Amino acid sequence: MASRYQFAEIETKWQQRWREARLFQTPEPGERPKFYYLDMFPYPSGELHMGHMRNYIIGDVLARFKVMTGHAVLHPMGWDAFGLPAENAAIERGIHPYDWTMACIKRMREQFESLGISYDWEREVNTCLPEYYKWDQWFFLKMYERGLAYKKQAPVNWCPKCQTVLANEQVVGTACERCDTPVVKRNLEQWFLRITDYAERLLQDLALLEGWPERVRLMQQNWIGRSEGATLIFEVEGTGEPIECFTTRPDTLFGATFLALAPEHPMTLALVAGTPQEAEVRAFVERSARVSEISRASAETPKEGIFLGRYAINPVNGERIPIWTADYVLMEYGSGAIMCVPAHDERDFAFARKYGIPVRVVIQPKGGNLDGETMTEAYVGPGFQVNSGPFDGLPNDEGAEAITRFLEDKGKGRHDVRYRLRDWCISRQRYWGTPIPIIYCESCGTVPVPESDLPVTLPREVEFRPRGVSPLATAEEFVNCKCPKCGGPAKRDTDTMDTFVESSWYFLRFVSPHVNDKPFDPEAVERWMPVDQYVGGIEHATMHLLYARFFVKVLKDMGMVGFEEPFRSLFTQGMIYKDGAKMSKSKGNVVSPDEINSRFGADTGRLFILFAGPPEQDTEWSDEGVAGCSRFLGRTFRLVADNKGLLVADWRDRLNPEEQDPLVRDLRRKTHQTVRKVTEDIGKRMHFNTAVSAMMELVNTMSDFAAALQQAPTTAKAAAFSEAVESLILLLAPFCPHLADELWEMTGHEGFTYQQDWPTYDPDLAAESEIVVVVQVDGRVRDRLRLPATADTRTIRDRALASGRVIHALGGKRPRRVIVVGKRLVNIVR
Ligand code: ANZ
Ligand code: ZN
Repeated sequence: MASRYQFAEIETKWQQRWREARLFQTPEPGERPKFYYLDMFPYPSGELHMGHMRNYIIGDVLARFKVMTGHAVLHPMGWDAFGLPAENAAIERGIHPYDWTMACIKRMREQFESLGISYDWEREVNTCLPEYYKWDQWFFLKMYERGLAYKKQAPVNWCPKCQTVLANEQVVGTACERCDTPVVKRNLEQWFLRITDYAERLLQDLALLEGWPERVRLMQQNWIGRSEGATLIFEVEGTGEPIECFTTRPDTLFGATFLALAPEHPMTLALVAGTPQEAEVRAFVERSARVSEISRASAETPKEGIFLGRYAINPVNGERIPIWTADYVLMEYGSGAIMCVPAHDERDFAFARKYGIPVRVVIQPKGGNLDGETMTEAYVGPGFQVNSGPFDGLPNDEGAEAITRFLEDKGKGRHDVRYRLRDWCISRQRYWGTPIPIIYCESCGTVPVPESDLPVTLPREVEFRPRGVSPLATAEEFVNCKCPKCGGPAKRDTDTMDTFVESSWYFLRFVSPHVNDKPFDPEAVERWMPVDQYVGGIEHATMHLLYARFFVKVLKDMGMVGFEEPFRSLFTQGMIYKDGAKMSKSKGNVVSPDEINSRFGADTGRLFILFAGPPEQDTEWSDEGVAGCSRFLGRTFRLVADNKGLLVADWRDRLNPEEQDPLVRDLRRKTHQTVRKVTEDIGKRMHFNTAVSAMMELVNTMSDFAAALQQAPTTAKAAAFSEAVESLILLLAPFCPHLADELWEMTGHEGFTYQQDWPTYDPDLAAESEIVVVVQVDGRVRDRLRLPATADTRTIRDRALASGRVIHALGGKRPRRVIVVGKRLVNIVR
């Protein structure tokens, strides 16, 4: 009777046994090398999707592999539990965000368990609980003490109809996602973390991250966006008021034919105050305030501006140039004012042609003949200074230096470095987040909540429907408090923190999740950090990964951790597509992990995800592929179940390295080669798909072998087959742990595969088989060469000619002909 692979029973049985044995509890590292494996923790939406599944299964294979190869592994999971969707669910379904979140967590934890993932649930971290977010608040206060948290006015998206602030995700195009009303910008006082203080370190230390994909490091580098140049000081004609302009091209200073201020620049309105232009300029400023910065700065958007009727003095030659305001100048970058050189900057060129401003060439390419009157686009390449007074003739890079130095001496400029990176705005006008631990007192001003009063607990009963203010502002009992300094009546900050704050340090919490007098235990951090392998989506390449690096650097400066970088290696998995598109509910092409689980079992789902393609690449979902994986596991199950009677427990003692039976030699070679391949594919390359193919090949070889064994059993065959079966089960264990444990038990073993040593291979046994090639010189056998079976004709020929005996037989003559016959014979004719 053929045996059947009853995956549902098997999976439930082993999940329960693992749970009862507390199998995945994190050990103390002790003597063993530690390995901290971290998955990006999910937002508890209530539903695991395929993208999650791929992420977490990749991690589970690695974590299990590391355990079996002798590491003490930390493999935790938790919940990034604050955020907008919980609030929306509350508004739409009338469920409290807390209850909704906790129900989602419960359901997702079950999903994780039904996939057989080896998390240590005793270390679960949930960011929406006060025991966690208390430390967000504590970190905030520490940053505040160090001057790294500060408040300033900053624009938010505002829907005039809903009377509420919208998160960027709630703005569709330029309209409110709920009511389609065009969104406007509104200025609010908000809290910022001074990540820009760390820009240079965040940039420099990218070099330490050898285990990160080049692509991600580049994305961070661009995000930080370091520009080197100079800040030059122009003066307003008449008043002498300075206007600072940041430029990357001080070499082009003689070509500056106008100066442009951002509409929001404080001098824009000041310069026209009381003049006839004032009303027009004011309208312009208001209009551009509504347009997003991205579209204002884009090369495609037509540039708008107004001449302010005033002039500035060029610091290098005293020339008088008009001052404009222009929408393509952003207040948030550099100094919000620029010197404009139409001949050598595309945007300045478009603007100058539109408004009839002169274009003056000051950099000529070698042998060039550019003319400002006739040129049709800016020249942005290198060249030599022209029309630049004493600097004429210099190559422009030297010109840049010389002009900067010249102005430095006159106190009119300085060498300067600017970053695209902005300070991190963490205020959110939302309910479902960490309250900002700040109190406002009429007499004492801004007062931080004393550490001993933490956590500032998020109140449960709050009206979170849009009201035009932060939801917390409606909770009187929360808002009104006593000033910690003077005891007088005071009010709390009613914003909550960006959820990226929680995810900036959760990996530190996992090492000691239950300490309650500090955010983490420094000794545990010392033992486990940094994370050895971090795996997640490429969408976190900049914000999350940069914020986490920033937090750790701040903690380093506070003396709380001893390292600069939290994540030694990073892996970003590709997406899973269905029918050529990203899986999404609206497209109706979602395959849920639950569905695969119930139809084929978790092990099949796991295997398919790993087999579908290289994990860093996008992959297409294939029902065919799933069915194929399911058949493979069925075949594997039957192979073991139907032949278990032939297995011998003491196979190690019965195997003879000198064994001559070619069938036995071939099987052992295949076994050892597969062990080598799977070990290297997982451990060195994360090429799970090729590891799975190798196991499939092994199963094919074993099936043929089993037939031969049944027909003519010998001790040697039984031992070799037993070795193959045991190795296969252990190799399969990280991929399909339920089936592996079932087969492990079925073949008479104790315990779990998770606790076994990873199989090792013997390189000699794994070596390709050899061939013996006979070499004749003029018809007489002169040598027999042992070569790898893979040797090609050319190799065989070269090796034959290199043989000492052949050289001797040739007696110093060059052979006239060399004929290689198959892989057996080489005929050399003198
Ligand atoms: C004069 C100039 C001449 C410039 C030239 C470029 C070419 P990156 O590399 O991105 O740092 N700029 C400076 N601040 C700006 C702001 N707030 N809004 C819009 N543009 C701004 O670019 C720096 C260059 O972008 C600066 O160098 C400045 O234009 C412009 F042939 O100054 B340049
Ligand atoms: Zn006070």
